[in-house]
Amino acid sequence: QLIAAQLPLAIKSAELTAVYQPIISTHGNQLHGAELLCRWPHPVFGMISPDEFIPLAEELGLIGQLGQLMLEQGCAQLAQWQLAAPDLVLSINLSPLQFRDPELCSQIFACIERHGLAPWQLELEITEGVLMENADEIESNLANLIEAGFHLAIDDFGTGYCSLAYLPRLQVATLKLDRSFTQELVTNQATTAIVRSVIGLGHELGIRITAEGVETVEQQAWLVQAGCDRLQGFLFSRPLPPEEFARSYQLLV
Ligand code: G
Ligand code: G
Ligand code: MN
Ligand code: NA
Repeated sequence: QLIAAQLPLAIKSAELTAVYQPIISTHGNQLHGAELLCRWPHPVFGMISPDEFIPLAEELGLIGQLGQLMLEQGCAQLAQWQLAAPDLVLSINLSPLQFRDPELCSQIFACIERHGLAPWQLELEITEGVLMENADEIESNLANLIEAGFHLAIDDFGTGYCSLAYLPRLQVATLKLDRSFTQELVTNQATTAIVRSVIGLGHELGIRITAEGVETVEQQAWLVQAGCDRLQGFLFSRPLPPEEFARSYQLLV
């Protein structure tokens, strides 16, 4: 496959770039942060989706390098934006495979130090798949990241075959409710009940809830009245190139 052959150079030459989707706080209706999402603007095939090249990078053993590239771009960007918005939080997706690397935590820490950032400014998004593997490197990476002060978010919450047993043991800052739930809100009673319960569960444990995939004002209104802490989705904005993000949210100083 052609793109498989081109991926190593695309990563090395930083042809892959980051776009940013806003995350809005319902407490004051203001910008809380941004989720960094990777893009590959390919000269021939056009924009290639991460759904295609992330699995490929994982297969080819390139996900560590890709993750490092995105981390570097994201931290450089946040260092600039924090001048205008000191409380802005950057969410970064980590692949389960990155947790196999015993250097993961020290690499992330070195990166924030290089850019003069504090650990709480990064929210690291992991999927429940990470928590289901029982590997020592994974456990110690998770423990080290929390110990260092990074915030952990469980991405696509509610879609995995995972028990909730990890919640009392692992200090999770945020649950990101998968967009399949958001999409059935208001119209499906069972989904509505589940979302209400997840918000209650999270809050009892001191965890914030972000709803993903918010596309309508009805969903927004429902989530706000249910006490959901943060909203993300096309209703607010698609993922934006950094210049557009900065313009939209007045982050230029
Ligand atoms: O941006 P989009 O919604 O098309 O992303 C599709 C999937 O790719 C999502 O599951 C998202 O978490 C994942 N993804 C996007 N950017 C990154 C990245 O930088 N690293 C990893 N590991 N996954 C990413
Ligand atoms: O798995 P993860 O949550 O990281 O996936 C993020 C992906 O979700 C991004 O690729 C982004 O483009 C997509 N996304 C973000 N907001 C919306 C939305 O409101 N509707 C839909 N359908 N997708 C969204
Ligand atoms: Mn995510
Ligand atoms: Na998600």
